[in-house]
Amino acid sequence: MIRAVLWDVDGTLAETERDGHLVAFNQAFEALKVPWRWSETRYGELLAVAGGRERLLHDMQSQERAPADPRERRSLAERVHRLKNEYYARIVAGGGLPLRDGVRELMLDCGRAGCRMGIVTTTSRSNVEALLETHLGQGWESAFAAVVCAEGAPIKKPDPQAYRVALDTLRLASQEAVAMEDAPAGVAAAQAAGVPVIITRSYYFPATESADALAAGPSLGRTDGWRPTADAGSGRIDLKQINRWHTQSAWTQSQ
Ligand code: XBP
Repeated sequence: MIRAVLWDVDGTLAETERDGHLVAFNQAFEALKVPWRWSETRYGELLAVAGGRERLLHDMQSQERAPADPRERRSLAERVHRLKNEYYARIVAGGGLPLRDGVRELMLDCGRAGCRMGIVTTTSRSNVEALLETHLGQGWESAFAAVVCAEGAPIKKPDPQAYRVALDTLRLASQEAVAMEDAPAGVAAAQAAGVPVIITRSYYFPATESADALAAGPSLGRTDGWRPTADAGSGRIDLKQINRWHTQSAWTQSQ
């Protein structure tokens, strides 16, 4: 039996990138009179860079109208990022970012089975708070035995730092936990820390694959389209299914 489920946030718990961060970045650009906007496609390309501020600084390298002075760039990136996070919180509070199908149900499974949960993200803590307080209520943090955000693990995914901090906090060996991830960088981070991964593909990462993943599929809310196949019984990916995949893979590895 696995002893903890470690949740990535952006793209895994909710489609926060397309419907949250991107929209909020463009609102911040407008409010601060930054003379460019990001399209959905451009933002998809920029997601190769983890971290909102880092993403913005990366984009400025090819923006003709970005400030030439590196200090001015950093200061502009700080201001945009801060305001972006405020707009993001408003979008979340306004109901614009529902949890993805099957997420709440799997969290409830964990609660019932006494399987601990952790948040493992390199997004800012304020964004995690906004999202989880909206969906799980003010006491959301009591549902998680570890909450690791950018502030506690500043080296962004694909670096394994965030997963290592979570395992230390939970005092677990890596194989006792399972990571839920959508993007290649997150999958790489978990695997580099030795944590088995379940891939739930998302809007921006519809084709994430890994030969070493426990399983990969389109959504926790459905049982079709998964590899290895999932039991169709409950109509969703439940904790029993995750334990089955985990046991199968442990058995496979020992052969
Ligand atoms: C999340 C990110 C973040 C978000 C924006 O990665 O890459 O940069 O896009 O958040 P993950 P911030 O959840 O996979 O760790 O603006 O707070 O950085």
